[in-house]
Amino acid sequence: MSESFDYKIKDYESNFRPTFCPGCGNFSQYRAIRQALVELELPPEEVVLVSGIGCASHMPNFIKVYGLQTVHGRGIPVATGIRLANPKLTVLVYAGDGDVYGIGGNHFLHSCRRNVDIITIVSNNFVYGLTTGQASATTPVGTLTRTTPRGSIENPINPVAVALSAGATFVGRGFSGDLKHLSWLLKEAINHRGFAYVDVFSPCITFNHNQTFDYFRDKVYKVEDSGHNKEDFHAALELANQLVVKDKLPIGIFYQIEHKTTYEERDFALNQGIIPAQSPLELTDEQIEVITKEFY
Ligand SMILES: Cc1ncc(C[n+]2csc(CCOP(=O)(O)OP(=O)(O)O)c2C)c(N)n1
Ligand code: SF4
Ligand SMILES: [Mg+2]
Repeated sequence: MSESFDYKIKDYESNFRPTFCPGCGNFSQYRAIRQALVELELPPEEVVLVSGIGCASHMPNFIKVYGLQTVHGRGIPVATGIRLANPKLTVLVYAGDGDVYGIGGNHFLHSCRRNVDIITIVSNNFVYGLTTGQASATTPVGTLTRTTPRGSIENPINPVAVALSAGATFVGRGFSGDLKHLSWLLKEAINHRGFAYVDVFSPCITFNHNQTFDYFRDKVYKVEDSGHNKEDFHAALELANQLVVKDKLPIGIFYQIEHKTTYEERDFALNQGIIPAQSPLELTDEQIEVITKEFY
């Protein structure tokens, strides 16, 4: 640890204690995110945490970094804007499955192919928690919820497979019942150059009595222990499909490549130094002229 970095996990706690139900999976991410930031020596003033709406999306209230709770499903585009305005910041999105895969599904899809250097963490509890237990995009067929009283008849999305097919350059999955593995995974995601996406199995103990901690503990295994090559795209897709094929639940880094250029590197204004990263809002008339002249 460098001498100038003197932050402890406690320094990343805001004045507001988490309001999650006691035992909620989100507590694990609350700890894992702060742990990852400390271990990576990222001071609070260089980090932004962006969310949408939902139980998970309350997270920016509890972690002391720059934070923004946006509109349901809109964390990713807001985070993208923040990152492009100031590429010196580490920008994280944290939201639920309903938020990112449902109403925000379009943004999720396109952020994967754009490869902006942000990190998206999805607290996946297979249900809408905040609004008291309706079916979400990941709810399995047959599940009884408030909106599916005869059992869900919709096929759930397989978000890890979607992210892979859409071109995400870091695709991982964690489990809030394994904090050590989760904080390691988040560190790897934050360190990744390009769009990093992590789905987290995170039980809602109040409104989901199917995908519980015990349910996951019986099924999860770490891909790092099974000799998986994270640069092998087809092997990653096969792992993603285990959710539906063998009812095994792999966690870990499914896929990671760093040879694709990021959006920032391709962006004309940023990579020409026309927008200076340290003061993006202080453009001179000459700089504005260069940026806008191609639209004349
Ligand atoms: C545009 C819009 N539509 C619907 C809602 C109502 N709403 C708030 S949170 C939520 C779903 C929350 O589920 P999820 O994103 O999975 O988060 P969780 O609460 O499970 O962590 C919904 C539908 C809203 N706030 N805004
Ligand atoms: S309702 Fe579910 S997701 Fe929301 S805080 Fe409670 S346990 Fe967590
Ligand atoms: Mg949810």
